[in-house]
Amino acid sequence: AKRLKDTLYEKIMDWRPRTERLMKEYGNVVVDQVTIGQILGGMRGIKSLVSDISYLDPQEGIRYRGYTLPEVFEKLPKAKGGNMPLVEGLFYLLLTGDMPTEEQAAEVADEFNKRRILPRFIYELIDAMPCCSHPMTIFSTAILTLHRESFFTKKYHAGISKLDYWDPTYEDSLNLLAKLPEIATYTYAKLYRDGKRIQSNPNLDFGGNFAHMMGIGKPYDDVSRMHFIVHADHEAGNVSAHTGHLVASSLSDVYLSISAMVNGLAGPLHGLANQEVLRWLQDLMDKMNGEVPTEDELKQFVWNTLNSGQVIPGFGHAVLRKTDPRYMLQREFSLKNMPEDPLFKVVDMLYNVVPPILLEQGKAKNPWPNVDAQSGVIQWHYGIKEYDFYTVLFGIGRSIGICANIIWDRALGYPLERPKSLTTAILEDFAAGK
Ligand code: FCX
Repeated sequence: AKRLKDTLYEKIMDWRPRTERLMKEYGNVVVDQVTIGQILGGMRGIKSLVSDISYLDPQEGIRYRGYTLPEVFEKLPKAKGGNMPLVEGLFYLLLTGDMPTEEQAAEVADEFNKRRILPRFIYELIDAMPCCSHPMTIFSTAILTLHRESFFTKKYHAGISKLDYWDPTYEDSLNLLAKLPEIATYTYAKLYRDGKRIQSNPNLDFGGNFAHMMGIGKPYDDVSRMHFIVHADHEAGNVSAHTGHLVASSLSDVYLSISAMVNGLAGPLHGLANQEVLRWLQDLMDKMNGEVPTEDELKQFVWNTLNSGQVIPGFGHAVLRKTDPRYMLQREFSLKNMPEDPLFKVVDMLYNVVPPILLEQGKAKNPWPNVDAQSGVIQWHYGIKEYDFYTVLFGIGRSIGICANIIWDRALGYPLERPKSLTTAILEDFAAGK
């Protein structure tokens, strides 16, 4: 069977003329305008980035290479002995745009397997991190420390053609992604299990091995596959995706770029929101003495949060204007596998209680739940009670999508990103129509 890298090369050769044609013949076509409100308001909605890996429709949610998440979960090859798709198959889809066969997904699994062993110095680094380091700090530092292993950086200094940048970037991506489960599970063991780590199992897939190294039995292998797939990519403009894309545009290799991406993800208004959801739910359960609250008690708690000037974590979204399909997928899993879980029952009640309140308050452009509203509750149910760790799980998933993006950015020759900044006085001149 044709190898992934050869298929990828063919796809790149087919795609390059499209990008070159747009650049050469249609470079002056106007796509959007920029207002003062957008410049001061976080560039919301400015159409100024490109990615073919995923696209986010505000009304529909994310599509990976044109497939909705339900289609992705239905069509990707499933793991042996599991009900969820292989993460390896997703990486094949994001890179090539084609749904992989079992064999093609298995080839990626072999590639990850060959590259999964961590150098000793990473264990030593994680052991040396000062007490009370946040797991995201450790995760980002471990990834950054692997920069010394980058093929891209070595080849760049040796001198390679710009047309070949994608190749060592592809190798670096596989080498890094294959190591993320080990980095994450050793971080978890070091912080929360007295350093007792479980050896990876070469016969297991990416998601199955993660569950094995976390020491959690079925169906946590399926939980891991689902978690990494739903978090893999969310078009190019969210903080984690944009950071990875931007840093890589300076020809920083994937280790530098994914470490930067993880740092963006560590913000409470982005990836860290999934731990904030659990913190908020635990605070609620403490106030209710561990009892599932009534709907009225829940409404009161939500209003108290809003009136104290905080956001309801896990609700709202900068682009989405509907319930996140990633929330719905996780809700279906919960209804099937953990319907009696008390925290799931509260999350289910919040789905009915929060949107009308956010609409009544009248500020949030999107009152519906996003992926974070459900993700931590499932982790908690399967025994991961340390919610500071949840964003590391998000980071593993997001690394898959950002590596696919960075490989294609280099393949299509996207240059250094350098938008123009203005001063307040210049904006005032625009406002005055000067
Ligand atoms: N609770 C309370 N207020 C909210 C709110 C919420 N859940 N969501 C929005 N608002 C408020 C905003 O705080 C803002 O108020 P302000 O004018 O006083 O600052 C107003 O409504 C308008 O905000 P809006 O434009 O609707 O939403 P933002 O683009 O500001 O984003 C946040 C809202 C960031 C708060 C919300 O999206 C959030 O917390 N997200 C968590 C992180 C996230 O998006 N997770 C999903 C992952 C992501 F999709 C990915 O995969 O990359």
